[in-house]
Amino acid sequence: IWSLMQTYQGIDQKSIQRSIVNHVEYTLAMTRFNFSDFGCYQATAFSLRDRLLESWNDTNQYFTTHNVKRVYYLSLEFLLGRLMQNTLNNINMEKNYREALMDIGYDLERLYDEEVDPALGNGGLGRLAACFLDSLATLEVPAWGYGIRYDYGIFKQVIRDGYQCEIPDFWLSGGNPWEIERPEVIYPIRFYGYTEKYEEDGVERAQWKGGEIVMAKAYDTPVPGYNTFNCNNLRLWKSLPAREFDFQSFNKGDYLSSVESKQRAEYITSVLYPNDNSEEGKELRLKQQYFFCSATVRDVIRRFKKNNSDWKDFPNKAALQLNDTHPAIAAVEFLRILIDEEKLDWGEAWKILHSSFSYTNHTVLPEALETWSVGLINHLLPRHMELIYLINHFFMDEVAKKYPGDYQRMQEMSLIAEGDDKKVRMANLCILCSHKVNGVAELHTKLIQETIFKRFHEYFPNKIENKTNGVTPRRWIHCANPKLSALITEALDDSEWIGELERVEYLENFAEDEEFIQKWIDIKKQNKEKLAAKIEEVVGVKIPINALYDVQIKRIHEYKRQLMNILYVIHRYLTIKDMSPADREKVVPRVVIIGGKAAPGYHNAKAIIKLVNGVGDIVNNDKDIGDTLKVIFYPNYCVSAAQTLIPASELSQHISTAGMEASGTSNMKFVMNGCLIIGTMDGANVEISEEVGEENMFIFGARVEEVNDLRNRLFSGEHKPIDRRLQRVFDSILSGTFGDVSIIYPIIHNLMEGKDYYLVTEDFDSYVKAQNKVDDTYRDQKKWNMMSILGVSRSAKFSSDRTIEEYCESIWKVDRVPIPTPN
Ligand code: 26Q
Repeated sequence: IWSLMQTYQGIDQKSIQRSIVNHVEYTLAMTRFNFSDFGCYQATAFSLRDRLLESWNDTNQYFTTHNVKRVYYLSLEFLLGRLMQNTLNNINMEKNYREALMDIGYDLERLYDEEVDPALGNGGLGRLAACFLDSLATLEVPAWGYGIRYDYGIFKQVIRDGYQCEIPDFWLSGGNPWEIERPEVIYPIRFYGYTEKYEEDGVERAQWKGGEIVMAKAYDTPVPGYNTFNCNNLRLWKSLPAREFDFQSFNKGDYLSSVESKQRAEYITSVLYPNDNSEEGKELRLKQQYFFCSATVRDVIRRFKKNNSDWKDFPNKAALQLNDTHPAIAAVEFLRILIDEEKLDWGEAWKILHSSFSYTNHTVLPEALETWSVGLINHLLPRHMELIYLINHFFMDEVAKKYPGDYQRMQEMSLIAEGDDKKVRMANLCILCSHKVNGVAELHTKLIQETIFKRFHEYFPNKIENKTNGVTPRRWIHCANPKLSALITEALDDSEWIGELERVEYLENFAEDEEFIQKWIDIKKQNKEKLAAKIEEVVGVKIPINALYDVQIKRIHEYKRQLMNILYVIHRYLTIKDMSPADREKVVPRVVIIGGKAAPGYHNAKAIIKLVNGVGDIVNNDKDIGDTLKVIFYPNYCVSAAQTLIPASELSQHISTAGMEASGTSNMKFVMNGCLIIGTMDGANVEISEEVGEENMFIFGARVEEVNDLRNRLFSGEHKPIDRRLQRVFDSILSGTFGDVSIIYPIIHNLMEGKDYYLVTEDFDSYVKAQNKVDDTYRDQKKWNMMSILGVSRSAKFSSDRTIEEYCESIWKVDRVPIPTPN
């Protein structure tokens, strides 16, 4: 049989074409003489999947025979973005495929646009997981991602009459050529039921019984590394009914209710919760969490048992990383299996759990810290609730011993928040179950150590540490900005920087090189032209190319202060309108672009979207100001939109209230693409300023140490009067200049009253000053571009390769395992 198999796909033009045409005919059942761009995209994707499966199989076989330690990254979100371009580049086949397709009359770049953007995530946390997968594979670390195969990803945003509308994103409608369904990898998952106590060899034991069973089926997506034969895996679970039909109700003649129970099972993995940085305590969400955690833990254990027989070895073979508290229940499920099914004693089980799990915190916002009501957990997962109480009982005993009589401290550290509706604090649970906990930027880590996790930091002084986020230069420079990538390769005289970003440091030598600067400017201009064409197509507004492109793209949230941005834009508009035509000539023209989704139930965020659109309508049609200012709300911001927007940006805004943005990751992508930052001293901006130099950024606003005082002063009415420019902006909004007042009124009214939690009025003046400095600097194009080049040359720290190396070294204790290249 082996001799019948053609072992590896050829890389020559004919082999590539043969493979594509075969898929057209036999996989898609289309005719080889006539297939659409979409058909060609699908066939090309299938042909790439064939190649990935070869290295996927070799990789996993090698890992299994060598019984290596693996990393498991558990996340409710993976915001992958399109896969074709990234795959081709990672396996170094873009050129071959481009030429092979060209030869049969297809343009590869056009095919890229045929791919739907898989969007199984909300924002930063989900996109970070995707960058980590790319770096793990590139660094040849044996690692699997585990998550949910949602039928509906984050909603598609359309703007109607200035309002956000949410359209369901059924991303699978055209099929998904990247995944492999695994009907044989399937686990039963229990919900509800009861626990039964029994005695065995003099030991009291428990067993979870009854309730209902739902099946979890695996779907795998290969994750190729850059410039390596290693290929990792992303395994996503889909829910299915345990039996095709519920035969009991079927026999009773209740056909409809039997179908209903089938649908209830499928419902679990149907939709991604569209909340970002805010919790939603719905039973279905907890079901999703447990469903995927249980299937994952079972799968990990099964893989461990294939090669190992001693449980004590588990921590040397598996490291499980919890991406925020969302998969926290995995820890309890693991404990349950060790104790109730594997019959380990508590001490052993706890030690194994604690040495293999670790947890990343992504937020200090109180509204985003997960808690689940004890009643709900008890109903859905009765045995897990008992175990959580046991964990807490042992822990509280220890705390009481160390701090006798300190009830306040015990209450703070307890897994249970007491009250009328008792809640389980998932972060406390994660900290306790993990050997390491990490924040995502230096400032954020310091804040969790000193505020929300202060007591835990005192108790476990070596547990909480920093791992500053990073992003993959493969997607965010090489794929998103191919022209810039080519220029860097030309300047460095080789392309190794794509896998070793430290090498871009050498660009510093070109920061004042006129010829190089001119090329740099040309590339930005071409990217701006591409974006302008896209904006004309989707928004219907023509934007000038010579203007400064000023971009803020991220989820809409009050702490991110898109409101402050648009208030400044109004101020800028009113100022230009006051000018004489001669003075207007001297204004640096700007195109302000704002994009992002609001959680469907987040009214203030939606009001801000409406205001931005209202301002755009007026400003973009005002003949007086002409091309000096344009305001664009870019609809349906997503990964593929980011890949067009970021390379075309010259200034990007990262202006959160200090202390509230854990890290931010788009700030890193912008720097890597030669964009300057206007921002506050928050999240990773602080470290970016350390690397690129504060003189190469536009930093403004209150520092984190000042925030509490300033806020207290505002709320006590002790604040200074509203800035007169800002008052004028408020007046113009409230007089209806930018459309309907009623939606935005309460927000503006609060600001005027000093109810300004996010310090918009407080930071406005220093924001205006920073913006003036932006204009002055942009007038000096040589200086601007020097700052831009220096930014790129000093961005190496923010590669997710560096981040992943740090996780491997101090949290996971795993080694690189390059698999031998086939000949
Ligand atoms: C929780 C419970 C129920 C439903 C939804 C949620 C939920 C979902 C998503 C809570 C939070 C999130 C997402 C958080 C997030 O994206 N945080 C961001 O993480 C990035 C990566 O570390 C950071 O760069 C950002 O600063 C941080 O905001």
